[in-house]
Amino acid sequence: MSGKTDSGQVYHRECTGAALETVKQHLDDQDITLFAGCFCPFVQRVWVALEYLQIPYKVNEVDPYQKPQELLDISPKGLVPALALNAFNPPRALHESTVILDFLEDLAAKSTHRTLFPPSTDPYAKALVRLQSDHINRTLVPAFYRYLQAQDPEAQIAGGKEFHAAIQYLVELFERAEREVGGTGLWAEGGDLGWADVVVGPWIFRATNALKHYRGFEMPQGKKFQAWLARLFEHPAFKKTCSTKELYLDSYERYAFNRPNTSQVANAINSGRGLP
Ligand SMILES: N[C@@H](CCC(=O)N[C@@H](CS)C(=O)NCC(=O)O)C(=O)O
Repeated sequence: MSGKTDSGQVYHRECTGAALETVKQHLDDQDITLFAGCFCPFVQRVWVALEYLQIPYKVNEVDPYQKPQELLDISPKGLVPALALNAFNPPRALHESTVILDFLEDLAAKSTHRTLFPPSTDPYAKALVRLQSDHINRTLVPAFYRYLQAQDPEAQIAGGKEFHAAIQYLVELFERAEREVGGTGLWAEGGDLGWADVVVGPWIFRATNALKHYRGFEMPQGKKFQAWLARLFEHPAFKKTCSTKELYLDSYERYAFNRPNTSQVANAINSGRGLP
């Protein structure tokens, strides 16, 4: 974990800390099984949503780089997250974090009556949240990997600027929502966890451990930004899905040194393609 030289650390295969405790509480069979990888931010999105929406689930921690057959059966590229929907015969399944999030929202609307969106009576407020998540998916997430994988100093400086700008633009979108519709998600004081918080939270969290450790990245220091960060990281649904810092530092070392064949995401970034 030195940060200066590649110590050959391997990624973890099992959660640690609070996330491990949550796994232990979700080992019984349920209608939904979450195929998870402990370090994966796309998995964490789905996991936080399951917790917040109070949908019963079982966790199956798999190694997405070894791709057990049971994962390939339900996720064509062997990527986590994937959901097995066990109540159906023949069984059904879903993959792709954003598609799964939509599915869980719709499921909760019919079952637990919880939602990550503003009330559906306000289509404009919901559209503003969609603008936030569109920016996160198309700009902020790829910028995170470009920055972490950048090797030469100039590329690292450029990567840092790009990632910082992506965060700043998200803040502008949060501020706009606060001005126009009284706020969305946790950005406004007194707000509750929202869709965009869930969609971006895992990378914001990894920016405070992996990006800080390997690239010296510092989050914006503004009071309002720091208050949002604290609300996000302390939110029970988020906190419960976080492992300990070492897990992220160990698991992201291969990205930080851009080791060959680190992952499909890393390969896509290196070749300038869209993320898988
Ligand atoms: N677009 C996918 C991306 C999921 C993804 O890239 N997951 C990584 C772990 S963080 C994975 O399964 N990697 C396996 C591989 O690279 O072969 C989603 O949003 O669910």
